[in-house]
Amino acid sequence: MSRQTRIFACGGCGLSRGADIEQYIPRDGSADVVYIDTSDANKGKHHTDDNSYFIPLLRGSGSNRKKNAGVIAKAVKEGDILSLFEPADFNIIVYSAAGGSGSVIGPVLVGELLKQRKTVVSVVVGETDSDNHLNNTIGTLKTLESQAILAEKPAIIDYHENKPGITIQDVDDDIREALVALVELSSQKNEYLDVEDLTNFVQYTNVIQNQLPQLTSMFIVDDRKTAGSIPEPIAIASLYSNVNDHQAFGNASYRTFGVVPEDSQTEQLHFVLNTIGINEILKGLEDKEEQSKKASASRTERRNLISSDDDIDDSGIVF
Ligand SMILES: Nc1nc2c(ncn2[C@@H]2O[C@H](COP(=O)(O)OP(=O)(O)OP(=O)(O)O)[C@@H](O)[C@H]2O)c(=O)[nH]1
Ligand SMILES: [Mg+2]
Repeated sequence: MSRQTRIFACGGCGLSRGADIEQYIPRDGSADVVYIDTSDANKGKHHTDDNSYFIPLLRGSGSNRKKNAGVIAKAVKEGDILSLFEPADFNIIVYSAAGGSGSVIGPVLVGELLKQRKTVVSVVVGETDSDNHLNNTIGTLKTLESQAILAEKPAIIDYHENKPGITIQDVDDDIREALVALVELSSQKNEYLDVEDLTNFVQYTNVIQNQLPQLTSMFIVDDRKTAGSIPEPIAIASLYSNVNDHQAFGNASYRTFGVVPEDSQTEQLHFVLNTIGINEILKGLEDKEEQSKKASASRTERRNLISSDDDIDDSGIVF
């Protein structure tokens, strides 16, 4: 029997976020975390020879998505990563969209799992503090859309952003909560919710007609009111502590729910999928891009210190 849940933690951000949730996942082997990067620079005590894979001969991508893209794609598609770390019934991939490694390893893994018709959800962290991070984040989201189109399956992301007004600690807390919630959703210990229900939720184009396989956003919230305010839901999965709490909300085309085991702390959890959430994310990123272009265009160009009147020798020394 395959494992219920596997978290593939990719790149430096993935390595730290994956290690962070090790203590919150069940100890019975039903869920685990595996680590993939292009460098062992972020290796810590949770990263062992058994659970980690560092793509040979690489030394990080230096935030340049192009640098190792070809080698990474080959390693994921043709190498032994997916035989060393076989996909589970439910796969979660966590990575930053803003660096140069996880932002390629993650989407290529997503594409490969979608192609193999596996159930997969990404937890992604964007960043807009510099042109490079911003361009990488936009490129990573476009790559995910491209994977969805290639595999003809929706690519689901739970998107977080490091941005002004929220501390990294708060972003990390949100990511931890999301990962823990997804592990609970996929535990196969929730009454009324079986593997097929979850597969159809994540691969919603299996059961919903006329819905294009696109990049899709997932919202994870713990109350029905907030869940009900998410616009244009396509598919909704809910968890309750009591079956009588289940009440339909929103006009989703697919809905499934489960009841958590007695020892769970969860009262309610809702996982809502829509595609217009992606427009919001993109709009935020494009606004930021526009601001950055304006700032760069209005920067004063300094006159060169050296002129033709200066006495300069062959070594570039000016007298
Ligand atoms: N919230 C959060 N953001 C992180 C964390 N680690 C890195 N980041 C952000 O992720 C981006 C860099 O991505 P990394 O994951 O470090 O890059 P990488 O995938 O290792 O790629 P390279 O280092 O370029 O090879 C930056 O925007 C960081 O601010 C983390 O633990 N939490
Ligand atoms: Mg790195």
